[in-house]
Amino acid sequence: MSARDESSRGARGAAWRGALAGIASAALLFGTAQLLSIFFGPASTPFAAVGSTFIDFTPAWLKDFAIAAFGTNDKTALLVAMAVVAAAASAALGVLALKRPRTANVLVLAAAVAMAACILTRSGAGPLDILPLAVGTAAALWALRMLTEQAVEAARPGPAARADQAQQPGNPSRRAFLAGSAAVAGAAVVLGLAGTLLNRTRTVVNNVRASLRLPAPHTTAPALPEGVQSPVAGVVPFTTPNGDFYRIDTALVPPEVDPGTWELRVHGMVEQEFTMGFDELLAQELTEAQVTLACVSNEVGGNLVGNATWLGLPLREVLARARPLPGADMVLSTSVDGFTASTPLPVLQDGRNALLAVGMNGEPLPVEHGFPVRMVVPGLYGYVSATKWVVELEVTTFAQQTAYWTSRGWSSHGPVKTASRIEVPRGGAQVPAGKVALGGSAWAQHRGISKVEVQLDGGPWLGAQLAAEASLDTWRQWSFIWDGATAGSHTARVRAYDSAGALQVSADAPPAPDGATGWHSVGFTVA
Ligand SMILES: Nc1nc2c(c(=O)[nH]1)N[C@H]1C(S)=C(S)[C@@H](COP(=O)(O)O)O[C@H]1N2
Ligand SMILES: [Mo]
Repeated sequence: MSARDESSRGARGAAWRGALAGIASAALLFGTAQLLSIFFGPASTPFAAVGSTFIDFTPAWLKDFAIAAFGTNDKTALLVAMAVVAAAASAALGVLALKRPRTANVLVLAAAVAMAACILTRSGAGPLDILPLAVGTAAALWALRMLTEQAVEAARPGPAARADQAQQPGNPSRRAFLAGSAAVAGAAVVLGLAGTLLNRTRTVVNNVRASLRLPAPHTTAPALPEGVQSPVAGVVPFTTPNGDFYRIDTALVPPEVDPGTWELRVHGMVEQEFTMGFDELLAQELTEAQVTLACVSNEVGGNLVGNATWLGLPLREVLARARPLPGADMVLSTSVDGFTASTPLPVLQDGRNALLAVGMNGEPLPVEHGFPVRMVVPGLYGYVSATKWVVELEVTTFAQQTAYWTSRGWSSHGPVKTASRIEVPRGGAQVPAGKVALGGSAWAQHRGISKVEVQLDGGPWLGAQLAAEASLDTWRQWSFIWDGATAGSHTARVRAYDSAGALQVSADAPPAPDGATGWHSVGFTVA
């Protein structure tokens, strides 16, 4: 082997070791910070803070794309993308550190400063929140130095005899490098996992929530009638369990709002501005109601929709106390994390169960669904009505103000469009020969569903069996038994009518700017 081959092979060997050293050290930074962050606020995990900052600066089209492509997994997709970018950057830093350790250290510090800026600019973050990052950075600098020294040692080309020895797999300096890297990476994983688990369970807000008892409703929701659930197995439960309820929001880490300090500020074009605390809210006469909530980003046949029993104070009562001034036509609600929604004022005053909700299916709101207080308005998509972690209501006009999504190209008014979907059979399913059971849900909140029809293989539209109606504000399930199914592949389509007899729009349209339209169809095979 020539001397040149030898040295380039040595350099190549060193490069992968440098990359490994870089990745392991960066992992140690994030793992250490993740664990320490349990002692600080939710903004103190550097990874989450960087992700949240990224979301704040993401252009609207990219957000729309993320929700369309990943749905409720959009946050996971972001975290995976960030992890890939972080791994690539730290690998490059590790390679650089082999030859220019000082430059690499300066770059690590620069990255730490950038991450600190992300942390400090989160809402509710204080200067102490950068401590986990600071300790993690110190650990990473130490690990990078140790591992790159080991990597250089392991790749050191020596006199011929030593070089031969160095190429052997059992070489002690190589083993030392691998052991060091494995130890650092292993420690990072253990710290990171422990921190993630503890962050989930040990937060103050989770404990407060667990011990909170909500008052009994003054007005209870009518008992669900017999037969609201479609008899077809596999149709979603009529009431969506909290753990299965879709989640859509711009918060990478859900804000932690202590009900003890929560306040709702009601102001703007009103005769009487006021603020209300959580105890005061609970002391009012609360209403319980079943309402189906839907996201405007839901595709035809999609699952960004759920139905729950909500408990809360009717917003018309909040507004009656404030007494809106003539000319006002909108309520701008603001979340503690800055998200805003613009809701038409008349909708909040017309007697429907528009709630300042504190309870969901018999529990305090889950933190991810807006604890301690959110809005729920029957008949409107979430982006114009369902503000979670709500802290402010401003009575204003559509002419004066826009909200989070309406200033990013989405329609200013967001009434829910009539929709229906086939849940059984699933697209691509193989069903046994004989009678084929079809079933699903349809919704037209605050108008109600009067009819659902099914079409098989492009044939005539046939009436489906409607399940019982719980209220105009909830979805309605349906079923259809197909008797004449032959073996082979088939297509089923569904469409619904609202209570006024208006047929669901047939033309296919994407979610932006005011909700998807089109009739859902699935293909399946009969054995
Ligand atoms: N604070 C806050 N509230 C929010 C949002 C948000 O991004 N931030 N998203 C809205 C949207 S677009 C929808 S569809 C609903 C979803 O509510 P859920 O996550 O409880 O299902 O919340 C609404 N409230
Ligand atoms: Mo949404």
